Amino acid sequence: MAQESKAASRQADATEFDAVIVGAGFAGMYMLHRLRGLGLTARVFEAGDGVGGTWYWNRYPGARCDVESLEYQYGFSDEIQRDWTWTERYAAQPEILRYQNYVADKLDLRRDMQFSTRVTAAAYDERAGLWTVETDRGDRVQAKFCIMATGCLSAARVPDFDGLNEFEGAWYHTGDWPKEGVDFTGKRVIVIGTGSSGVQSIPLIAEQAAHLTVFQRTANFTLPAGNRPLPKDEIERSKKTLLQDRQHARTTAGGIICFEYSETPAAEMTPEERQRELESRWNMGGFAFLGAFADLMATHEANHHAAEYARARMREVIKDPAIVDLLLPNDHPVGVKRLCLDTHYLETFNQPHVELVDVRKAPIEKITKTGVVSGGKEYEADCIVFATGFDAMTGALTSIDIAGRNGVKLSDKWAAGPRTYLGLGSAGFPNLFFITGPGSPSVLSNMIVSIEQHVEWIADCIGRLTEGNIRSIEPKKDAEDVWVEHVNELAAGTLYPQANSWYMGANIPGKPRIFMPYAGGVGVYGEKLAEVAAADYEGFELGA
Ligand code: NA7
Repeated sequence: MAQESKAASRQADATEFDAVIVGAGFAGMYMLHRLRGLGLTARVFEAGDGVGGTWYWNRYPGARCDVESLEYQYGFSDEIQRDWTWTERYAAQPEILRYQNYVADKLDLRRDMQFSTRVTAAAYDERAGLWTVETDRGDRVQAKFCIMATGCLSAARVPDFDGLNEFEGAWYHTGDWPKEGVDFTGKRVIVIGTGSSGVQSIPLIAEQAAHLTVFQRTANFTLPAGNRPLPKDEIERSKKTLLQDRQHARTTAGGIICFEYSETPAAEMTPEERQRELESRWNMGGFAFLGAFADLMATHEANHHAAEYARARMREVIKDPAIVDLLLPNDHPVGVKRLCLDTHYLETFNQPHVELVDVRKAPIEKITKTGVVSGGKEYEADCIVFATGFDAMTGALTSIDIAGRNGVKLSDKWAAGPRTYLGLGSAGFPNLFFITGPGSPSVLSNMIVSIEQHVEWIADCIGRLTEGNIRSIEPKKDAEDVWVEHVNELAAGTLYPQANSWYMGANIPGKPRIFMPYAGGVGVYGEKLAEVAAADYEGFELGA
């Protein structure tokens, strides 16, 4: 046996590591790379049979990132970005997954990853100072550090509809889409849900289906994405400046630089100025629209101007007066539910074979052998697509049986809502780290910028602990309480809590209604992270 493969097989059989990383998406991949850089051993467990995380599972038609591709990429390596060329302004899922595989090849990541393996439990042994991690394949490994790179939108959720197992057709969830794809040609299809996944997939499903019925519970604001092929000069320019741009992005609120937020409140603009600002941002496409006024996400007055403008633009596209009122959102401020970037979504409802059912007026009662019953009427279908979202931000963590000090379960501790310090860890769970956990900017930002911010902070922390021979790190309860309060106060200063959104946990029956991400922006948050580290991990307890 060659030396190399002996080493590989030793590593494959190993049961003790410096760190276990759960998840091989963008976060887990980079975390592994950084830990290797410290000379530490790590094992990544991943439920999918390849890298990718979100982009591995969400293979539904039209799946596309809503952050521009030139910004939605790693920014830690000049070589990685130089040798990769994006093709569109917003990358589609297959291209992002190819990119992740390219990075995995380049950094030779897979040799420390175990695929098709779901972590089921992690328990802290206080005496040994080690985490024992168990999987659905019967693995039982130990590590000093346990790092959750489980993603914010990874616990796909099919609502508990009566009768689903009786349905004789095929059904799918957008977040767990078959690898081989689905051909809807000539089929009668039902899509339930009109968030981003519904808005992206509905136009493409409609192209194939003989008949499409969309069940909508909440009309969403949809804005034109303005997707387009990327011209060569734009790509070349970005290759030259990416690393520098990324440093800048880290100081901004959203971790992106493709647009800036206005510094002027709506009330300080004339009606003409407001109109101009909204129009130019609408035409730009994407989230730029939400930056039209400094107070757009903070006051009803400012938000109302933007919402009215958005409704007027949406109305222009919808031909059937009978469905205009259904498709125009009027029960929440614009932006407080995740905006959906639209490529021919609204136009889809102008087609005669596409039908819209308002679930608020006609709630879904049950699923039968042949379709869905709502408002006393049965809608027959060959296939049902659940675009019903995720148990966001906490679902992937609480579905693992995580037991910290004294056997306390994370899911019990978080029963009334997630409690973290900085979104990085939770009191009572030493050496357990969350990448983009609740209480950090995460989903309100360019995820890759936030992932890099966390991975680098965690790697630096682990490096310092290892060097200093420090046994453990864990948030202090009072620091955590203050942070949770601060996260709540920031949210209360915005309009975010005013909608039933997955940011609030509102899409999951029984989940506490708490605004989970940190709304203070990536830049301010990054300063806080740096201060904490510089002050020898203020707010954390270090175990000797
Ligand atoms: P979302 O945004 O959570 O959307 C889920 C949709 O499904 C939304 O329209 C929900 O209505 C609807 N839904 C959920 N449960 C039900 C039930 N029981 N009955 C009817 N309709 C239901 O998930 P997505 O996958 O689209 O997007 C998630 C994020 O991924 C997205 O924001 C981007 O960041 C990427 P509701 O609005 O709750 O009334």
